[in-house]
Amino acid sequence: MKSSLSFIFGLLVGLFCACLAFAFLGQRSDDKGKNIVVAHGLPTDHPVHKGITEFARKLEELSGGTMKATVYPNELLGKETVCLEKTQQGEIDITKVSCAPVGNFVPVFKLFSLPYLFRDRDHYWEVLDGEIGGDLLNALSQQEDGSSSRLIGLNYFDAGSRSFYANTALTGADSLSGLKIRVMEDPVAEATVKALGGSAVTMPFGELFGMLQQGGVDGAENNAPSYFSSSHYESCKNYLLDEHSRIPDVFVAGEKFWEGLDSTQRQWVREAAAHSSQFQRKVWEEESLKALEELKNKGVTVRKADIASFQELTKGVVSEFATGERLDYVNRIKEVE
Ligand code: GTR
Repeated sequence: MKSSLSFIFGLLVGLFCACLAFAFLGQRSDDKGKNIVVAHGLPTDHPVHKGITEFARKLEELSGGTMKATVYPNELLGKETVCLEKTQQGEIDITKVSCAPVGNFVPVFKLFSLPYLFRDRDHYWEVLDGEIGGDLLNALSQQEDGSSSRLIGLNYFDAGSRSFYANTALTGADSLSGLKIRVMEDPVAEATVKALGGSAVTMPFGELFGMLQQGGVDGAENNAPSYFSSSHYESCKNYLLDEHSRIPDVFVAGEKFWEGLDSTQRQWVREAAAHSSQFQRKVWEEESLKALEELKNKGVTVRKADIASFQELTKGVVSEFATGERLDYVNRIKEVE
């Protein structure tokens, strides 16, 4: 009862904030660069949100107060695919999304959702900070046919590794059998759940709390900070650390916004973005451990999975999606020490 009331209250607060946000957007004049709209879908106590607010702070500092960014969290301006579309159209200047939905705009990005693409966190950052990460940020600007995606990749944020959680005991790779599991708008994640015997349901992150409460889905998959900060543990008390994917978050500017900036402003945006990525990954390290502890304090049973069995069952997903250009990237990634 308490949860439903707080959900309804949250919904009303959300609606009110959304009205304010749209009123603000409606009033925007041609102030590009001076009043930057940044949107994302996570709660404000999430470590990625903290990275984004650090970007805003740094940008203001670098520009001597001439560039200000206002951050709209919690899907206030829409779910991630909508934010990407609005960024293309110039309605949002910068958005932070998972690399997973970017794959629906720029197919090579589906690469990031492949099960067990990275060996561990060091490998992940080695790749993202290196030539491959840079090539992929550049690739984000182009669609498959070579035309512009109207998006510009600025930097990656740490989003840890994703593992399954559910309202029923999760002990091994066969535990997902028959369960309805929410995934992002991501065909690779859908195939992964299917390969493990579950059925995948796609929905925006912001709708998942209510859906779990109502029993519309049995579980989901995410990193510990997202699982904890969204209160999904209220209905899901089982977390199985199978770490099936390590999908970075990405900060993406719109081409329209970018074209309105002069070269000094662009430099400031790039510098603030690079700084916020370094800042955020430190916050991530501390807060993801803290979130895992908090989850246990909330009564969540956390188990380590037998990763080899998950790898075995999801091999077919890798061969289905690691094709063409994505396969070239997979091979390059494997070579990174
Ligand atoms: C989070 C990620 C978000 C969003 C969310 C989800 O970990 O940071 O960008 O994609 O997962 O599951 O929708």
